[in-house]
Amino acid sequence: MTRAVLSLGANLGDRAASLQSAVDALGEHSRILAVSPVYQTSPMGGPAQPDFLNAVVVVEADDSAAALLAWCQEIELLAGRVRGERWGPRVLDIDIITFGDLASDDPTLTLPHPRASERAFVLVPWLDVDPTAQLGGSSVAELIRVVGTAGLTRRDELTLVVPSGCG
Ligand code: A4P
Ligand code: MG
Repeated sequence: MTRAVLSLGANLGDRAASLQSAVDALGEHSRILAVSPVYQTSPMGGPAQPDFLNAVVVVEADDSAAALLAWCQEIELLAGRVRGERWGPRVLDIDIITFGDLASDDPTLTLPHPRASERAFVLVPWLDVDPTAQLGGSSVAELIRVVGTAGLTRRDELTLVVPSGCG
């Protein structure tokens, strides 16, 4: 069993429904340990595009990191994602931020996620569900102090539901 931290993002279609569908689907193949609040966030990088909804989910995976990535990509497709421009708008994106202590520079699955430490839309919801979270030798709380929280609005009315039988 490996504890994995996942970042969910959506900025096309019914964003909240896409995030919920991801939580539901993740619960089918892993035990969900925590689901963060939902944040509305300004897009970072890529073309001009709508605001995102972002959240973090912590799961206990019973398979390999590669298998989890394949499942995450399958969930993206089921949600209707069409892969287009890099960093472009998307119905659903699921990134693996950490997979236990695994470190990898394989471009197919880089761990920890190489851009997580500079992304408040990952760090802030992660800290909500794990106040002791660490990334690359720094505390997530300290990384947030460095990057700031501009462009993030917590959307408490959009609470994600953990599927029954999980958590
Ligand atoms: N890949 C490598 N490492 C990982 C990992 N740790 N987790 C590979 C997931 N995938 C990983 O991803 C491209 C390739 O990355 C995959 O084939 C996988 O093997 P993708 O999902 O097809 O394309 P992408 O998401 O456009 O690229 P990328 O590099 O994952 O983009 P990011 O870094 O996810 O950035 N702004 C806000 N506010 N909120 C967002 O959620 N997201 C992005 C996307 C940009 N700006 C954003 C947000
Ligand atoms: Mg991605």
